[in-house]
Amino acid sequence: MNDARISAPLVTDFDTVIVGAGFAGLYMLHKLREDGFTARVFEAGTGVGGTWYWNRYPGARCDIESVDYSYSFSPELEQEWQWSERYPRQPEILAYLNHVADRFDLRRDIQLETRVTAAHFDQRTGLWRVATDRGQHVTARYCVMATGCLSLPKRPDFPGVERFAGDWYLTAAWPREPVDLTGKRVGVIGTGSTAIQVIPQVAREAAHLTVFQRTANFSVPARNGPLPAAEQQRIKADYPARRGISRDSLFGVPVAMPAAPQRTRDIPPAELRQMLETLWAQGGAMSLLAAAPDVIVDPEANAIVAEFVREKIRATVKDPKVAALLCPSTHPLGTKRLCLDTDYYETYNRDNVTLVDLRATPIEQITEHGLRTSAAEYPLDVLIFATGFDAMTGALNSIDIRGQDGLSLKQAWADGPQTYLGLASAGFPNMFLITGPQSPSVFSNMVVSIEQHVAWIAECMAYLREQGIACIEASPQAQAGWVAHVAEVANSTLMPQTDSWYVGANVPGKPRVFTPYLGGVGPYRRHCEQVAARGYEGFELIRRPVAA
Ligand code: N01
Repeated sequence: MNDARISAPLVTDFDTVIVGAGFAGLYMLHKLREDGFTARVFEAGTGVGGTWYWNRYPGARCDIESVDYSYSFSPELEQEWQWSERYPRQPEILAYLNHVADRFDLRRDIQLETRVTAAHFDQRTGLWRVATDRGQHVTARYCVMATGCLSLPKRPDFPGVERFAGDWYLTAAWPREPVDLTGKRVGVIGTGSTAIQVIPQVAREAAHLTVFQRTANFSVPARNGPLPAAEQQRIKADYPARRGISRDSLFGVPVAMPAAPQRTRDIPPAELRQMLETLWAQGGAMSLLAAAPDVIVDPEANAIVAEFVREKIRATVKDPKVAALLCPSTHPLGTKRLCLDTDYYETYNRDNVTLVDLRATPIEQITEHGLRTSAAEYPLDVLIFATGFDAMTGALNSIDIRGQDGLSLKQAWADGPQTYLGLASAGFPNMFLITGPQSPSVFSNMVVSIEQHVAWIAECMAYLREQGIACIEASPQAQAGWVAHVAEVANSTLMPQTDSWYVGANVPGKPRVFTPYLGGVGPYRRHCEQVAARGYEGFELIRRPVAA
């Protein structure tokens, strides 16, 4: 970084601009204000909530337990908020985030209905100039991208979609007004985590539901239900310990990392069967993965657990042909997001549900009155696209971000994301990413990872202020080392082989790079702490000139 070109600090509009008002943006704002920084949050939605603002499709629910998918930064908040169910529904999470915005008086620094269109680093002043779709231009010393990992939905690009005479919906941009599906013939395209939540709900309402499946997915029952007050009280009485286990764990959930993990294939078959049956009866995708973490590394372990799940599918779905179609066969378990469901497989026992295999009979086009595959035309009144996201990099790349020498982030990441710790990118000084690519992010409980990043970024900014440092930037060498490490860890698993959004395979033309860091939430946290303790090792720090 050329420090000669950074002049004395100008007056900025804000110390920090934060993009996005979801879990990450809200806590970042609160933390920075607490630490004496000014900040402005820009949020495209008409309300706060991020992913939980947009994804209000029927059945939307978190697949992490409510008591764990919540902030830990305020013991008072933690104790006062009452969750009603084991896995929280979207409206409850959105209500929680609105409560947080009010409780910590965050709204006065949040500008809604405003999309950040550009963020340019001005080398002369060392400031970010941020532009919005409302024609505003503001300056800030820091720019924090709290843009979310799954916030840019793929637009439906099926031939003929514009001719469809019925209503169509994107799950990730579901209307705020209720959608009445009663008596309708509904089609759902997709069978990922979202569709697996939508399908049972829609089947109960619609006259007929046709599910268009390209890839069968593994799903584990949620065993959701009310969270009894006494149970919640018991958890809350011991909250610090539970949170501590999550922070030190593999996935950010309260399952301790075993000191010497037992290989699944070494567990005597009867004992393993018992363990899997217990986990199945308890429900929870993360607990299954945490109990047998070698499933994503060892093909033999994977085959055992995958076959166990297939057995459960066959035992649930009455029609053997439908069951066979629903049994995943294209990828090892867990290498696409392991889904969590309520009555997903049971739904296919209903008379008003049809499963269409798009591998055997691909979609040819959407017609005026339905959808045509290579084998048949399906008349439909409503089409629901649960077709996923341009994940991890989509939201960032949709902003015109330019760093040193006008370098665009899109250009810098043309062959895949380049970050140091998933927190910063070389060439983009004073820009921080919350749960960015190459951090545990989507392979963890997002709230735990968000809190870790927010705390690290805030501590870093306080350090820079204290030390009179104008700019911090990831060094290209440290970044290259981190990118290589992330790839090395990923390549030691079965994950990169599968076509999934983790590798960008769902977006044509996207470079195939495995993006989340698989080293585990606990080890990753310790590594970030060490980097900070060593004076931000791997970052270049540029002192502020003493006088202009
Ligand atoms: O998206 P997906 P999602 N023709 O990409 C199919 C998180 N999440 O929204 O697999 C036909 O997983 C596609 O088929 P295929 C969670 O991290 C969390 O469901 O590409 N089909 C697939 O079946 C999750 O992983 C919660 O062959 C097409 C589906 O659409 C992430 O969000 C809840 C197609 C897309 O599945 C994304 O999940 C929900 C085409 N042209 C989601 N294009 C929680 O509970 C795509 N598909 C927190």
